[in-house]
Amino acid sequence: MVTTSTPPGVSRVDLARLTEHWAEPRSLRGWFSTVDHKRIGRRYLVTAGVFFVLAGLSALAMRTQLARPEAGLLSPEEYNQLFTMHGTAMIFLFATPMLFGFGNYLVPLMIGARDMAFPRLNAFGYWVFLFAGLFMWASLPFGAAPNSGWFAYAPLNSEQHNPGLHMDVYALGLLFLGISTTAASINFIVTALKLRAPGMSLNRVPLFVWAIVATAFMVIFALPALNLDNAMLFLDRRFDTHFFDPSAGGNVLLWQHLFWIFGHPDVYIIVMPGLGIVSAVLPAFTRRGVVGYPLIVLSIVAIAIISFGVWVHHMFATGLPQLSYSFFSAASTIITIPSGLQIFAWLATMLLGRLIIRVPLLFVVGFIVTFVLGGVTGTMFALTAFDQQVTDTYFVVAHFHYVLIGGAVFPMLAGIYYWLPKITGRMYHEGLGRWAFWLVFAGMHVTFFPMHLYGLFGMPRRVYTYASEPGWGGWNLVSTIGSYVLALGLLLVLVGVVHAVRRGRPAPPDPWRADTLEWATTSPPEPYNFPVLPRVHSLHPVWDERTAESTGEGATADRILSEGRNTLLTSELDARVERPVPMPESTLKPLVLAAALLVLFAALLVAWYPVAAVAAVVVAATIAVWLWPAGPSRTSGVATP
Ligand code: HEM
Ligand SMILES: [Cu+2]
Repeated sequence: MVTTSTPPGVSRVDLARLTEHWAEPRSLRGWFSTVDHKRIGRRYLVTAGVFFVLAGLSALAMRTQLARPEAGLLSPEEYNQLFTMHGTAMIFLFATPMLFGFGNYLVPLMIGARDMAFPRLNAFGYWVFLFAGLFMWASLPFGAAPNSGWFAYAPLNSEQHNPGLHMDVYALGLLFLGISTTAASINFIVTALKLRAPGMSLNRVPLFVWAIVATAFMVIFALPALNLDNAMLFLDRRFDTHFFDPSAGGNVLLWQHLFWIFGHPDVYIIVMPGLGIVSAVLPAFTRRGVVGYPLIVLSIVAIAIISFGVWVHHMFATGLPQLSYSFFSAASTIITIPSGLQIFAWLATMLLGRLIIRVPLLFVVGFIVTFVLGGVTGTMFALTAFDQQVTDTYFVVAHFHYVLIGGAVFPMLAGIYYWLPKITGRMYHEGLGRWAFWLVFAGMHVTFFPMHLYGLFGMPRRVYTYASEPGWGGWNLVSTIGSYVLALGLLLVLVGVVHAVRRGRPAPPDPWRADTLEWATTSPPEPYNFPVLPRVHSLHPVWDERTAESTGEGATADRILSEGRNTLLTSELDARVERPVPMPESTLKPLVLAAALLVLFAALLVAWYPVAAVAAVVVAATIAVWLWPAGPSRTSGVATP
């Protein structure tokens, strides 16, 4: 435990009360019933990390198979399942949940609140994520994993062309997981709008929080299209509907349209929090605020909107009307403007600031280099003629790994090193971190740069092997060697984290002299986050002496809130104090509800419909118990969920 010296203005009695109200049972039951956003955030990070390792091992297996022409390590069926699980897991079970894990841990701390708006819903979201992830991965050892690629085009996904459970796992798994992503998104939006510290008006909201909120809005608008697609797929496969079956009046392109109406914004759903991490890390290592705050906020909003207008660029090879190509080609080019604007703002920040070269900054530089290269090939695809040429070759695989690894993995690694002291209370080892950076950076480019080349030479994606005549073997071998270097680098990241937790120096509250509120409290923070809810006077509260003083001195009863488990509700635009609200105690209900849902989805999968019906009743009953008015106690959040 960290021993807090009483901050000025807070009496020992206040602190003792806060500790008592926010304490969580230190038992097994306590572990399963916690609603603390910091513990839930940590669990998201660890679980998504484990799914990343599984997806990464799948990639290593593929790269080993592809190292030489006509290799026999994997059968075509195994390869199909591996690349599908790799892509699906990287996108749905790693990138989004990992970045939401950072959001869960950090958003309440950054806005000076004591938890998320709906802590129990938050716990529920985590359990659903865990169960949906296990649901999907569990199919792999049975040889029943999804096998038609992460975008699972019709009619490859149909019962007729793809018998067995493979695509049922896909449809049900993603529907199940969608519950978690939706719950988390609603929670982020309400939290950021209603729980900001007094004085944190909209123009003082940290860029990372803006990025998370924009992401949450994109999820709310994009995910229904994917859910609809998967619901129709399941009906087609099990109950003889014909949504995607042209022979009975259905339409195969319907799948693609709905998929990409979700899928393109999803690229930004993945990258946006990464951009937010970069904006959070830079001020600490340049000793100045990010240049052009209002422009960056506008560009975040612009990206969130424009990303919904470009989905057809994934369908340039489908024979849609020419005019639609022109429109979507133009829209796809325009979206580079707000993205580029942020890059220039960061470069200007680095030029104008004083650079302090530490591991998080190295990963930010790695991000800029990699992401910009991915952006360049992206604008090449926006030209339909070029797209027709390279579509479904390894050039595409090279492009999106530059975007996704550049835009999500590098920022995430920057974030891990940056916030590790806050989360664990320990400093990481700088030398180990630098080795990890150089191995990851070199490994990434050695793996994926050659893919541009053999893609242009015509090697198709999603093939389990290739003949030796076209001469693709040499560059493929280079890619495979690169992927092992990359894996070694990622292993060193893990070693660094373990080393820090075991051996690291204890971290002070603000080791980087950073600017946002999470650094204004102890490392790691107490369960109640802040003894006194801060009062904010600028965009960089921790650099601002007036804020710094007001976290302690001038503490008023309405900002200590030591009578019960409370946080402060403020107005949406200018964060004026409205009233304290009670926050819920820990509870097992979220876990029970998520487990009942798991039984429901598993029963649907194996077609035990009576069991599914019973599970559905249990789900409904659990929800009813959860929502039953508990009388005027302190067990409600901001609202009831
Ligand atoms: C860690 C190192 C990684 C390696 C070595 C790697 C390797 C590969 C390879 C070889 C393929 C092509 C499979 C094929 O078309 O035959 C692939 C596909 C893919 N990868 Fe990765 N990858 C890595 C990381 C990532 C990350 C971090 C993401 C996303 C966040 C990602 C997302 C995807 C997706 C979406 C596909 C397409 C799957 C499909 O065609 O359905 N990968 N990867
Ligand atoms: Cu796109």
